[in-house]
Parts: sequence; C-alpha cells; structure tokens
Amino acid sequence: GAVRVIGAPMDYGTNRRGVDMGPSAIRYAGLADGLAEAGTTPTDDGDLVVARAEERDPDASPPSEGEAKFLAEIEDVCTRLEERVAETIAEGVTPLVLGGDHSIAIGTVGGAAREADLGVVWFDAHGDFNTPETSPSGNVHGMPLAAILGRGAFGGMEWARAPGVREESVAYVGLRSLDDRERVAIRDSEMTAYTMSDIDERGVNAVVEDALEVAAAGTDGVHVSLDLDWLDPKTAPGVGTPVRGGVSYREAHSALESVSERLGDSGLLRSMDVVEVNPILDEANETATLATELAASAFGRRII
Ligand code: DIR
Ligand code: MN
Ligand code: MN
Ligand code: MN
Repeated sequence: GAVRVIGAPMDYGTNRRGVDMGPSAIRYAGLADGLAEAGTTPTDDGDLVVARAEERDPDASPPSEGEAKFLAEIEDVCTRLEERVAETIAEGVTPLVLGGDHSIAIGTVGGAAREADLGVVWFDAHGDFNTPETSPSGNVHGMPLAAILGRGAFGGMEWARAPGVREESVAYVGLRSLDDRERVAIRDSEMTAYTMSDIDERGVNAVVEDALEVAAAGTDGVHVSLDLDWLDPKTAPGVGTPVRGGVSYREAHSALESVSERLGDSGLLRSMDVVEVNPILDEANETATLATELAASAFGRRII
C-alpha cells in the first residue's frame, strides 16, 4: 500500500539536543529504498516546520520547576502533526512519522485515533507514563502515553487526550526503566505491560504476538510506536536516554516482522512512528540505519 513519510524534527521534549536531526539521518540511511523493497509505494511529505530551541521565544513557555518544559511549543507541533496524520489516513495512506523525541507521538496518535478506535503497541525501554505532576525531569518525552490517555488533564495537557484510545487497547513491549510514581500508575492502569523479563522468559515473538492481539482486539487499527532506546545501547547507541539490557538486532527485526505478519495483510497497521534517534550521539549513523531497517520490516520487507 501507500506510505507517507512525515518528518517531525522536534527536540523540545528531551534534555539532549540532537533528535531534531533524526528525520534527516533516517532518510539518509535509505528509508525510501527500504520501504520500496517492502513492497510499499512511499512518498515523502518533508518535515514539519519546527523552530530550533535556540530560536524560540523564551517568554512563550518559561521553563519552571515542577512543570513540563516547552509545553506550548510541543502542543503547537503536535497539533499540526495530528492534522497531517488525519489527512493522510483519510486519503487511504499509512503515515510513517519520523521523530523527533517521543512527545511527537501525541500528534501521530491524535491523528490516527480521530475517527477510530485505535490500539497502540509501545516499543520502549521507558513507560512514558509520567504527567507534569509526577515527572522527575519535566521532559515531555517521558509523558506522551499518559497524556494520550487523559492522565495529564491536571498538568496542562488536556489537549493531548485522544478519546479513541482505550487503556485496555494499549500494550508495552520491553519495559526496563520506570520512575516510582510512573510504575504505580502503570500497575493501576488497564494497559498490558510486557517487560524485558517477559521477553527473557517467553521469547520476543510470543510477547509481540500477544501485544499485537491486545491492540488489535476490538479496534479499527493499530499504531506502532518505536522508540529506538527499546534496543540495547550496544546495538542502538544513538539515543538520548540509553538503558542497558534491551533487545538485540535480531530480536528487534523479528518483532517488527511480526508486526507486518499480524497487521500487514489485514490493513490494520494504521500508523507508525520511529522516534528518539539522536545523530549527535550516534556512531556513523548506525542507529538511524537500524531505524530504517526496522521500519522496512514492519511494512513487510523480507530476506526472500
Ligand atoms: C524518564 C525518562 N522516565 C522521564 N523517560 C524517557 O524523564 O520521565 N523516555 N527517556 O523516553
Ligand atoms: Mn519513549
Ligand atoms: Mn487531539
Ligand atoms: Mn525510551
């Protein structure tokens, strides 16, 4: 089918500069060829216009203790992204959004869930389930899933809620780093959380199949959110918040191949984002190359 690449070069949601260069690095690594080899017809929409952090008006969103940083700027970018994603899906095209930090998922999911019940599979070392109140960092890339599910309503993030996503249709894969209050919130939620221990015990394929089942059951389609720090930092060094003990190169490919096997034929892969690639911290564009290959696997590329 048709896939539209949309770049979201935003790094307001994280401490480390550099993920704003993710879309360029991922394209440079051969994304269009990979998607074509997967049998899709890719088009490229270019990048959303995002002011560099140094160029933004410092008075627009003054960073203060205990509050989410750059919230006004993030809302602006995500609102524009949501529009673009919704239009793309309305045209029968699957959006592939390139981050940028993980806060861009608010825009992608918002657009994909606009007129649909949407399941979500979140491949990440982190839970991204903080709110402006619980976050120890104030960085919005640690909050998008909570905000999508309406948990940020008391922290100025009500705009981020996507009513088309129900907690019981959300599954994590590969968790291994949670903040204390975030862990409690995830436990108390209706989401399904598969950790790295589950992958150790059952193997990545069994876990991913279950996660896809959770997200596909009773929904109109599934959003796949891939944070590159899901992988082990030895395999994906170009990320801002590496956590050791992640999945290997082969496990990651196998997981994303399961995505296309389970969702590809049925047309249930509604949208995808690939986030947190940081070219400044990368080694010779290795992580961007990996992001490219994993996206191609998710859209159906096979060895033979
Ligand atoms: C941490 C880190 N839990 C926070 N989160 C990250 O700042 O909320 N998410 N790195 O991707
Ligand atoms: Mn994340
Ligand atoms: Mn919205
Ligand atoms: Mn992460």
